[in-house]
Amino acid sequence: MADDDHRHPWQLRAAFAARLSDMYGREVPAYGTLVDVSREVNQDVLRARGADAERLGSIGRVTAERHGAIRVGTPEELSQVARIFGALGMRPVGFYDLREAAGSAVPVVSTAFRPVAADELARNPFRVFTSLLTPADPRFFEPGLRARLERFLAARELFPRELLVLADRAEAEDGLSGADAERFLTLAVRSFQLSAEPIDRGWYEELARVSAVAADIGGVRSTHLNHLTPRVLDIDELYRRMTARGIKMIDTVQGPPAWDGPDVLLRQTSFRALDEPRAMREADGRVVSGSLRVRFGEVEARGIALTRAGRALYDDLLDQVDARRPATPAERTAVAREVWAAHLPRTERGLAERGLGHFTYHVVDGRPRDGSAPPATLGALLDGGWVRAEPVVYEDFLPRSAAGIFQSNLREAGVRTRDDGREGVAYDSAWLSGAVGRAVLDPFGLYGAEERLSLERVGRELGLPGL
Ligand code: OOG
Ligand code: NI
Repeated sequence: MADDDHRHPWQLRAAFAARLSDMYGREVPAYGTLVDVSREVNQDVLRARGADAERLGSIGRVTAERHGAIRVGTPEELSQVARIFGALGMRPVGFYDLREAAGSAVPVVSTAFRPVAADELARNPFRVFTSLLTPADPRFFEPGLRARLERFLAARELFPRELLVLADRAEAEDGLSGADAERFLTLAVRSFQLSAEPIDRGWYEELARVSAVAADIGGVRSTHLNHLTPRVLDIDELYRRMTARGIKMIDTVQGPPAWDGPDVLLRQTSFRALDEPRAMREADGRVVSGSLRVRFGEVEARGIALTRAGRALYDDLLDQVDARRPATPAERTAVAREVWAAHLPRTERGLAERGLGHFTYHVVDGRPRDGSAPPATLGALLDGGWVRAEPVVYEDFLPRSAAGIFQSNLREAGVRTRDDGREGVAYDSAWLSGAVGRAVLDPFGLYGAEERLSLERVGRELGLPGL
Protein backbone atom coordinates (compact mmCIF):
# COMPACT_ATOMS: atom_id res chain seq x y z
CA MET A 1 0.00 0.00 0.00
CA ALA A 2 1.37 3.42 -0.90
CA ASP A 3 1.90 5.44 2.22
CA ASP A 4 2.61 9.11 1.51
CA ASP A 5 2.95 9.75 5.17
CA HIS A 6 5.87 7.40 5.69
CA ARG A 7 9.14 9.02 6.75
CA HIS A 8 12.32 7.13 5.98
CA PRO A 9 15.22 7.13 8.44
CA TRP A 10 17.02 9.89 6.53
CA GLN A 11 13.90 12.07 6.66
CA LEU A 12 13.60 11.46 10.39
CA ARG A 13 17.31 12.25 10.74
CA ALA A 14 17.00 15.54 8.84
CA ALA A 15 13.92 16.53 10.87
CA PHE A 16 15.61 15.56 14.13
CA ALA A 17 18.74 17.60 13.31
CA ALA A 18 16.63 20.63 12.35
CA ARG A 19 14.52 20.46 15.52
CA LEU A 20 17.56 19.96 17.70
CA SER A 21 19.04 23.06 16.08
CA ASP A 22 15.89 25.09 16.91
CA MET A 23 15.94 23.82 20.47
CA TYR A 24 19.64 24.58 20.95
CA GLY A 25 19.20 28.05 19.44
CA ARG A 26 16.62 28.79 22.13
CA GLU A 27 18.80 27.37 24.89
CA VAL A 28 22.15 28.87 23.85
CA PRO A 29 21.73 32.22 22.06
CA ALA A 30 25.39 32.42 20.96
CA TYR A 31 24.71 29.32 18.85
CA GLY A 32 22.37 31.43 16.71
CA THR A 33 25.18 33.91 16.07
CA LEU A 34 27.52 31.09 15.11
CA VAL A 35 25.01 29.65 12.64
CA ASP A 36 24.40 33.10 11.10
CA VAL A 37 28.10 33.84 10.70
CA SER A 38 28.74 30.34 9.29
CA ARG A 39 26.03 30.85 6.69
CA GLU A 40 27.47 34.23 5.68
CA VAL A 41 30.98 32.81 5.34
CA ASN A 42 29.70 29.88 3.28
CA GLN A 43 27.84 32.17 0.90
CA ASP A 44 30.90 34.39 0.49
CA VAL A 45 33.13 31.39 -0.21
CA LEU A 46 30.66 30.06 -2.74
CA ARG A 47 30.58 33.44 -4.50
CA ALA A 48 34.35 33.73 -4.52
CA ARG A 49 35.29 30.17 -5.49
CA GLY A 50 32.27 28.98 -7.49
CA ALA A 51 31.90 25.26 -8.11
CA ASP A 52 35.26 24.59 -6.46
CA ALA A 53 33.71 25.54 -3.10
CA GLU A 54 31.41 22.52 -3.41
CA ARG A 55 34.16 20.01 -4.07
CA LEU A 56 33.78 18.58 -0.56
CA GLY A 57 29.98 18.63 -0.43
CA SER A 58 27.11 20.57 -2.00
CA ILE A 59 26.27 23.90 -0.41
CA GLY A 60 22.90 22.39 0.54
CA ARG A 61 24.57 19.61 2.47
CA VAL A 62 27.15 21.88 4.11
CA THR A 63 24.60 24.50 5.19
CA ALA A 64 22.39 21.91 6.91
CA GLU A 65 25.34 19.94 8.29
CA ARG A 66 25.71 19.65 12.07
CA HIS A 67 27.36 17.42 14.60
CA GLY A 68 26.13 17.19 18.15
CA ALA A 69 27.82 15.88 21.27
CA ILE A 70 26.19 13.99 24.12
CA ARG A 71 27.52 12.14 27.17
CA VAL A 72 26.02 9.14 28.96
CA GLY A 73 26.86 7.14 32.05
CA THR A 74 26.31 3.42 31.49
CA PRO A 75 26.55 0.77 28.76
CA GLU A 76 22.77 0.36 29.06
CA GLU A 77 22.23 4.07 28.36
CA LEU A 78 24.66 3.88 25.44
CA SER A 79 22.78 0.94 23.94
CA GLN A 80 19.55 2.96 24.20
CA VAL A 81 21.21 5.87 22.42
CA ALA A 82 22.22 3.40 19.70
CA ARG A 83 18.57 2.37 19.24
CA ILE A 84 17.39 5.99 18.94
CA PHE A 85 20.12 6.85 16.43
CA GLY A 86 19.58 3.50 14.69
CA ALA A 87 16.06 4.72 13.90
CA LEU A 88 17.70 7.72 12.22
CA GLY A 89 19.99 5.55 10.09
CA MET A 90 23.07 6.31 12.19
CA ARG A 91 25.68 3.66 13.14
CA PRO A 92 28.49 3.79 15.70
CA VAL A 93 31.78 4.54 13.90
CA GLY A 94 35.22 4.81 15.47
CA PHE A 95 36.61 4.40 18.98
CA TYR A 96 38.11 7.39 20.76
CA ASP A 97 39.85 7.05 24.11
CA LEU A 98 39.88 10.47 25.75
CA ARG A 99 41.34 9.23 29.03
CA GLU A 100 44.91 9.56 27.87
CA ALA A 101 44.74 11.97 24.97
CA ALA A 102 47.48 14.58 25.15
CA GLY A 103 46.95 17.09 27.93
CA SER A 104 43.46 15.92 28.69
CA ALA A 105 42.61 12.97 30.96
CA VAL A 106 38.84 13.01 30.64
CA PRO A 107 37.16 9.87 32.11
CA VAL A 108 35.26 8.85 28.95
CA VAL A 109 35.55 6.66 25.87
CA SER A 110 33.60 7.72 22.80
CA THR A 111 32.22 6.80 19.41
CA ALA A 112 30.35 8.78 16.77
CA PHE A 113 26.93 7.82 15.45
CA ARG A 114 26.56 8.73 11.80
CA PRO A 115 25.19 7.56 8.46
CA VAL A 116 27.72 5.43 6.59
CA ALA A 117 26.52 5.01 2.98
CA ALA A 118 27.56 7.76 0.55
CA ASP A 119 23.98 8.46 -0.57
CA GLU A 120 22.78 8.65 3.05
CA LEU A 121 25.58 11.09 3.89
CA ALA A 122 24.64 13.21 0.89
CA ARG A 123 21.00 13.36 2.03
CA ASN A 124 21.87 14.42 5.55
CA PRO A 125 25.20 13.78 7.28
CA PHE A 126 24.05 14.47 10.87
CA ARG A 127 26.41 12.86 13.39
CA VAL A 128 26.66 12.78 17.16
CA PHE A 129 29.91 12.39 19.11
CA THR A 130 28.82 10.20 22.02
CA SER A 131 30.88 9.73 25.15
CA LEU A 132 30.51 7.11 27.86
CA LEU A 133 31.76 7.65 31.40
CA THR A 134 34.36 5.15 32.69
CA PRO A 135 33.60 4.67 36.41
CA ALA A 136 35.66 1.47 36.51
CA ASP A 137 38.88 3.33 35.71
CA PRO A 138 40.61 3.50 39.10
CA ARG A 139 42.79 6.38 37.97
CA PHE A 140 39.71 8.58 38.35
CA PHE A 141 37.33 6.87 40.77
CA GLU A 142 38.15 5.18 44.07
CA PRO A 143 36.00 2.11 44.81
CA GLY A 144 33.59 3.85 47.19
CA LEU A 145 32.86 6.71 44.79
CA ARG A 146 32.59 4.29 41.88
CA ALA A 147 29.95 2.26 43.74
CA ARG A 148 27.87 5.33 44.62
CA LEU A 149 28.20 6.66 41.08
CA GLU A 150 27.11 3.38 39.53
CA ARG A 151 24.14 3.20 41.91
CA PHE A 152 23.10 6.74 41.00
CA LEU A 153 23.36 6.02 37.28
CA ALA A 154 21.49 2.72 37.50
CA ALA A 155 18.54 4.46 39.17
CA ARG A 156 17.92 7.09 36.50
CA GLU A 157 16.06 6.83 33.21
CA LEU A 158 17.29 8.99 30.35
CA PHE A 159 14.91 7.77 27.66
CA PRO A 160 11.23 6.92 28.13
CA ARG A 161 10.13 3.44 27.13
CA GLU A 162 7.72 4.84 24.55
CA LEU A 163 10.62 6.48 22.72
CA LEU A 164 12.66 3.27 22.64
CA VAL A 165 9.70 1.22 21.39
CA LEU A 166 9.11 3.70 18.57
CA ALA A 167 12.84 3.69 17.79
CA ASP A 168 12.90 -0.10 17.46
CA ARG A 169 9.88 0.00 15.20
CA ALA A 170 11.40 2.70 13.01
CA GLU A 171 14.53 0.62 12.58
CA ALA A 172 12.59 -2.57 11.82
CA GLU A 173 10.16 -0.90 9.42
CA ASP A 174 12.55 1.53 7.71
CA GLY A 175 10.93 4.60 9.22
CA LEU A 176 7.66 5.71 10.79
CA SER A 177 4.41 7.24 9.65
CA GLY A 178 2.29 10.23 10.62
CA ALA A 179 1.61 10.58 14.29
CA ASP A 180 4.22 7.97 15.24
CA ALA A 181 6.97 9.87 13.43
CA GLU A 182 5.87 13.07 15.12
CA ARG A 183 5.76 11.48 18.56
CA PHE A 184 9.17 9.87 18.08
CA LEU A 185 10.75 13.20 17.09
CA THR A 186 9.13 15.07 19.99
CA LEU A 187 10.30 12.53 22.57
CA ALA A 188 13.78 12.25 21.06
CA VAL A 189 14.39 16.01 21.02
CA ARG A 190 13.00 16.35 24.55
CA SER A 191 15.48 13.74 25.83
CA PHE A 192 18.40 15.98 24.88
CA GLN A 193 16.97 19.19 26.31
CA LEU A 194 18.54 20.77 29.40
CA SER A 195 16.54 19.60 32.41
CA ALA A 196 15.05 22.05 34.93
CA GLU A 197 15.24 19.47 37.73
CA PRO A 198 17.27 20.73 40.71
CA ILE A 199 20.81 19.37 40.95
CA ASP A 200 22.09 17.98 44.25
CA ARG A 201 24.95 20.41 44.85
CA GLY A 202 26.98 18.21 47.22
CA TRP A 203 26.98 15.24 44.84
CA TYR A 204 27.69 17.37 41.78
CA GLU A 205 30.64 19.06 43.45
CA GLU A 206 32.06 15.81 44.74
CA LEU A 207 32.17 14.50 41.17
CA ALA A 208 33.45 17.83 39.85
CA ARG A 209 36.51 17.43 42.07
CA VAL A 210 37.36 14.35 39.98
CA SER A 211 36.39 15.87 36.64
CA ALA A 212 33.91 18.47 35.38
CA VAL A 213 32.87 15.98 32.73
CA ALA A 214 32.16 13.31 35.36
CA ALA A 215 29.89 15.81 37.15
CA ASP A 216 28.15 16.81 33.93
CA ILE A 217 27.39 13.14 33.22
CA GLY A 218 26.91 11.56 36.63
CA GLY A 219 25.82 14.53 38.73
CA VAL A 220 22.40 14.92 37.12
CA ARG A 221 19.49 12.62 36.36
CA SER A 222 19.23 13.46 32.65
CA THR A 223 21.44 14.02 29.63
CA HIS A 224 21.62 17.01 27.31
CA LEU A 225 23.15 18.16 24.10
CA ASN A 226 26.58 19.55 24.97
CA HIS A 227 27.12 21.43 21.70
CA LEU A 228 25.88 21.51 18.14
CA THR A 229 28.46 22.28 15.53
CA PRO A 230 27.84 23.85 12.11
CA ARG A 231 30.22 23.28 9.20
CA VAL A 232 31.93 26.18 7.54
CA LEU A 233 33.93 26.44 4.32
CA ASP A 234 36.55 28.90 5.63
CA ILE A 235 37.18 28.47 9.35
CA ASP A 236 39.91 31.13 9.55
CA GLU A 237 37.51 33.71 8.15
CA LEU A 238 34.82 32.54 10.57
CA TYR A 239 37.27 32.90 13.46
CA ARG A 240 38.01 36.49 12.43
CA ARG A 241 34.34 37.42 12.08
CA MET A 242 33.30 35.88 15.42
CA THR A 243 36.18 37.68 17.13
CA ALA A 244 35.12 40.94 15.46
CA ARG A 245 31.66 40.43 16.94
CA GLY A 246 33.20 40.33 20.40
CA ILE A 247 32.94 36.58 20.96
CA LYS A 248 36.05 35.28 22.67
CA MET A 249 37.21 32.17 20.82
CA ILE A 250 39.77 29.68 22.19
CA ASP A 251 43.22 30.67 21.06
CA THR A 252 43.63 28.24 18.17
CA VAL A 253 41.99 26.37 15.35
CA GLN A 254 42.63 22.71 16.17
CA GLY A 255 43.76 20.12 13.66
CA PRO A 256 45.81 20.72 10.51
CA PRO A 257 47.11 24.25 9.90
CA ALA A 258 45.79 26.49 7.15
CA TRP A 259 48.13 26.03 4.18
CA ASP A 260 48.12 26.24 0.39
CA GLY A 261 47.70 22.50 -0.20
CA PRO A 262 44.52 20.40 -0.05
CA ASP A 263 42.34 20.55 3.06
CA VAL A 264 42.52 17.27 4.94
CA LEU A 265 40.71 15.75 7.92
CA LEU A 266 39.08 18.22 10.24
CA ARG A 267 39.74 21.70 11.62
CA GLN A 268 37.74 22.88 14.63
CA THR A 269 37.53 25.84 16.94
CA SER A 270 35.22 26.77 19.79
CA PHE A 271 34.15 29.32 22.36
CA ARG A 272 33.10 28.76 25.92
CA ALA A 273 29.43 29.08 26.64
CA LEU A 274 28.16 31.44 29.25
CA ASP A 275 27.01 30.34 32.66
CA GLU A 276 23.54 28.88 32.46
CA PRO A 277 21.08 29.13 35.35
CA ARG A 278 20.46 25.74 36.96
CA ALA A 279 18.43 25.02 40.10
CA MET A 280 20.55 23.55 42.94
CA ARG A 281 19.43 21.59 45.97
CA GLU A 282 21.51 22.36 49.08
CA ALA A 283 22.32 19.85 51.80
CA ASP A 284 19.43 21.14 53.92
CA GLY A 285 16.96 20.53 51.10
CA ARG A 286 16.53 24.17 50.07
CA VAL A 287 16.43 24.77 46.31
CA VAL A 288 18.35 27.84 45.22
CA SER A 289 19.24 29.22 41.82
CA GLY A 290 22.80 28.47 40.82
CA SER A 291 24.68 28.44 37.58
CA LEU A 292 26.83 26.02 35.64
CA ARG A 293 29.02 26.39 32.63
CA VAL A 294 29.00 23.11 30.77
CA ARG A 295 28.01 23.89 27.20
CA PHE A 296 29.83 25.78 24.52
CA GLY A 297 29.98 26.67 20.84
CA GLU A 298 32.04 24.88 18.23
CA VAL A 299 32.46 25.13 14.48
CA GLU A 300 34.36 22.97 12.01
CA ALA A 301 35.72 22.72 8.48
CA ARG A 302 36.02 19.30 6.87
CA GLY A 303 38.64 18.10 4.43
CA ILE A 304 39.69 14.94 2.62
CA ALA A 305 39.64 11.59 4.44
CA LEU A 306 43.16 10.25 4.90
CA THR A 307 44.07 6.60 4.54
CA ARG A 308 45.58 4.71 7.44
CA ALA A 309 49.02 5.68 6.08
CA GLY A 310 47.94 9.30 5.66
CA ARG A 311 46.64 9.37 9.19
CA ALA A 312 49.86 7.88 10.56
CA LEU A 313 51.75 10.63 8.73
CA TYR A 314 49.40 13.27 10.20
CA ASP A 315 49.99 11.96 13.73
CA ASP A 316 53.72 11.93 13.08
CA LEU A 317 53.64 15.53 11.82
CA LEU A 318 51.82 16.60 14.99
CA ASP A 319 54.59 14.97 17.02
CA GLN A 320 57.19 16.80 14.96
CA VAL A 321 55.44 20.11 15.66
CA ASP A 322 55.29 19.29 19.40
CA ALA A 323 58.97 18.36 19.42
CA ARG A 324 59.85 21.87 18.31
CA ARG A 325 58.09 23.21 21.40
CA PRO A 326 56.36 26.25 19.92
CA ALA A 327 55.81 28.81 22.68
CA THR A 328 52.64 30.50 21.43
CA PRO A 329 49.66 29.52 19.28
CA ALA A 330 50.96 31.77 16.49
CA GLU A 331 54.35 30.08 16.63
CA ARG A 332 52.67 26.67 16.61
CA THR A 333 50.81 27.58 13.43
CA ALA A 334 53.99 28.80 11.77
CA VAL A 335 55.87 25.63 12.70
CA ALA A 336 52.98 23.45 11.59
CA ARG A 337 52.87 25.15 8.19
CA GLU A 338 56.56 24.53 7.72
CA VAL A 339 56.37 20.87 8.75
CA TRP A 340 53.33 20.41 6.54
CA ALA A 341 54.95 21.97 3.48
CA ALA A 342 57.98 19.73 3.93
CA HIS A 343 56.05 16.45 4.17
CA LEU A 344 52.61 16.60 2.60
CA PRO A 345 51.93 16.65 -1.14
CA ARG A 346 50.55 19.97 -2.29
CA THR A 347 47.93 18.55 -4.63
CA GLU A 348 45.05 16.10 -4.44
CA ARG A 349 46.74 14.07 -7.12
CA GLY A 350 49.83 13.84 -4.94
CA LEU A 351 47.77 12.62 -1.99
CA ALA A 352 46.20 9.94 -4.16
CA GLU A 353 49.48 8.79 -5.74
CA ARG A 354 51.20 8.43 -2.40
CA GLY A 355 48.23 6.51 -1.01
CA LEU A 356 47.64 9.14 1.66
CA GLY A 357 44.11 10.29 0.79
CA HIS A 358 40.85 8.59 -0.18
CA PHE A 359 39.17 9.34 -3.49
CA THR A 360 36.38 7.87 -5.56
CA TYR A 361 36.94 7.44 -9.28
CA HIS A 362 34.43 8.09 -12.05
CA VAL A 363 34.43 7.55 -15.81
CA VAL A 364 34.15 10.94 -17.51
CA ASP A 365 30.86 11.15 -19.39
CA GLY A 366 30.66 12.11 -23.02
CA ARG A 367 34.35 11.69 -23.75
CA PRO A 368 34.65 11.23 -27.52
CA ARG A 369 35.70 7.66 -28.20
CA ASP A 370 38.01 7.42 -31.20
CA GLY A 371 38.14 3.70 -30.88
CA SER A 372 41.42 3.67 -28.99
CA ALA A 373 41.55 1.40 -25.96
CA PRO A 374 41.78 3.04 -22.56
CA PRO A 375 45.16 2.77 -20.86
CA ALA A 376 45.40 0.16 -18.15
CA THR A 377 46.66 2.16 -15.18
CA LEU A 378 44.78 4.58 -13.02
CA GLY A 379 47.44 7.26 -13.46
CA ALA A 380 47.21 7.08 -17.24
CA LEU A 381 43.41 7.06 -17.13
CA LEU A 382 43.49 10.25 -15.05
CA ASP A 383 46.13 11.87 -17.31
CA GLY A 384 44.21 10.95 -20.45
CA GLY A 385 40.97 12.43 -19.12
CA TRP A 386 39.19 9.07 -19.12
CA VAL A 387 38.59 9.14 -15.41
CA ARG A 388 38.29 11.85 -12.78
CA ALA A 389 38.92 11.62 -9.01
CA GLU A 390 36.59 13.06 -6.38
CA PRO A 391 37.86 13.52 -2.82
CA VAL A 392 36.12 11.56 -0.06
CA VAL A 393 35.10 13.86 2.81
CA TYR A 394 36.37 13.04 6.30
CA GLU A 395 33.19 12.23 8.25
CA ASP A 396 34.78 11.42 11.62
CA PHE A 397 36.61 13.09 14.50
CA LEU A 398 40.16 13.49 15.83
CA PRO A 399 40.94 12.34 19.38
CA ARG A 400 43.41 15.10 20.06
CA SER A 401 41.04 17.82 18.88
CA ALA A 402 38.21 16.19 20.85
CA ALA A 403 40.39 16.25 23.96
CA GLY A 404 41.03 19.94 23.30
CA ILE A 405 37.29 20.54 23.01
CA PHE A 406 36.61 18.81 26.31
CA GLN A 407 39.42 20.77 27.90
CA SER A 408 38.25 24.14 26.64
CA ASN A 409 35.03 23.31 28.39
CA LEU A 410 36.42 22.78 31.87
CA ARG A 411 36.39 25.75 34.17
CA GLU A 412 38.68 24.28 36.76
CA ALA A 413 41.31 22.87 34.46
CA GLY A 414 42.33 20.66 37.39
CA VAL A 415 41.47 17.04 36.78
CA ARG A 416 42.29 14.80 39.66
CA THR A 417 43.73 11.55 38.49
CA ARG A 418 44.68 8.95 40.99
CA ASP A 419 47.85 7.07 40.66
CA ASP A 420 47.03 3.76 42.21
CA GLY A 421 47.62 1.36 39.47
CA ARG A 422 45.97 -0.87 37.01
CA GLU A 423 42.71 -0.54 35.15
CA GLY A 424 39.75 -2.61 36.26
CA VAL A 425 38.19 -2.80 32.80
CA ALA A 426 39.96 -2.60 29.44
CA TYR A 427 37.88 0.04 27.70
CA ASP A 428 38.73 -0.67 24.07
CA SER A 429 36.85 -0.83 20.78
CA ALA A 430 35.69 -4.42 21.35
CA TRP A 431 34.46 -3.56 24.83
CA LEU A 432 32.62 -0.56 23.41
CA SER A 433 30.92 -2.71 20.74
CA GLY A 434 29.62 -4.89 23.57
CA ALA A 435 28.39 -1.84 25.47
CA VAL A 436 26.68 -0.34 22.42
CA GLY A 437 25.16 -3.69 21.53
CA ARG A 438 26.27 -3.30 17.88
CA ALA A 439 29.60 -3.45 16.09
CA VAL A 440 31.55 -0.20 16.29
CA LEU A 441 32.65 0.26 12.67
CA ASP A 442 36.17 1.10 11.55
CA PRO A 443 36.19 4.43 9.69
CA PHE A 444 39.21 3.48 7.54
CA GLY A 445 37.36 0.36 6.43
CA LEU A 446 34.36 2.45 5.34
CA TYR A 447 36.42 4.95 3.32
CA GLY A 448 38.48 2.16 1.75
CA ALA A 449 35.38 0.22 0.72
CA GLU A 450 33.89 3.28 -0.97
CA GLU A 451 37.09 3.87 -2.92
CA ARG A 452 37.35 0.22 -3.97
CA LEU A 453 33.73 0.08 -5.12
CA SER A 454 34.27 3.13 -7.33
CA LEU A 455 37.37 1.55 -8.90
CA GLU A 456 35.50 -1.67 -9.59
CA ARG A 457 32.75 0.32 -11.31
CA VAL A 458 35.30 2.16 -13.47
CA GLY A 459 36.89 -1.19 -14.31
CA ARG A 460 33.55 -2.61 -15.43
CA GLU A 461 32.61 0.44 -17.47
CA LEU A 462 35.95 0.60 -19.30
CA GLY A 463 36.44 -3.14 -19.61
CA LEU A 464 39.49 -3.13 -17.32
CA PRO A 465 38.65 -5.81 -14.75
CA GLY A 466 42.04 -5.69 -13.07
CA LEU A 467 41.91 -2.01 -12.15
C1 OOG B 1 32.70 16.03 23.02
C2 OOG B 1 33.99 16.64 22.61
C3 OOG B 1 34.46 16.15 21.24
C4 OOG B 1 34.55 17.06 18.85
O1 OOG B 1 34.00 17.74 17.97
O2 OOG B 1 35.71 16.64 18.74
C5 OOG B 1 33.78 16.76 20.07
C6 OOG B 1 32.11 16.59 24.27
O3 OOG B 1 32.49 17.68 24.71
O4 OOG B 1 31.20 15.91 24.82
O5 OOG B 1 32.61 17.06 20.06
NI1 NI C 1 32.25 18.61 18.70
